[in-house]
Amino acid sequence: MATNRTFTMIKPDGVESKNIGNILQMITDAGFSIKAMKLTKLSVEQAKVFYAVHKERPFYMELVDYMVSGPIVAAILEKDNAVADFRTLIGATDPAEAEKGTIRAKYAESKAKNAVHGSDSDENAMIEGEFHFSKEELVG
Ligand code: RTP
Ligand code: MG
Repeated sequence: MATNRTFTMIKPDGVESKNIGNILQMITDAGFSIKAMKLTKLSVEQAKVFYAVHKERPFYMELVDYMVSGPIVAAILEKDNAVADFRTLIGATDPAEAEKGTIRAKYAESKAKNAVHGSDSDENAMIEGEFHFSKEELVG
């Protein structure tokens, strides 16, 4: 995957609150194009692997339980400077600290249930994209 791509998930709370459409609209309005996308549900094993970087943190099992609590939307997005620009678009992890107008400020419930994921580096964007999508599922 090229470095002008990032990986996102609309998390279970974002799906549950019926904000898939609103969030995708914000993403495409910000200039990202969707290169792959699916509605899916993570297994406990997948959620544990996906967030393995946090396995020593006190919130790890709460995070895993939450990520498997309902369907998610996974997508690969493309734009210049995708990783950094997407992190700006989603805002801080805690919606109370997120800039006004960001996805988390508008649609997140709490620091734990914060509506969206965005990769934090080009390397992780590639790993996370390949974790969820085969080559055949990528457009272009
Ligand atoms: P993400 O990886 O999902 O894009 O979020 P992030 O970089 O903004 O935040 P990160 O530190 O990577 O944390 C991953 C996810 O764990 C949950 N979390 N809960 N209860 C808590 O104190 C707490 N802290 C983090 C959130 O769902 C966060 O997005
Ligand atoms: Mg993170």
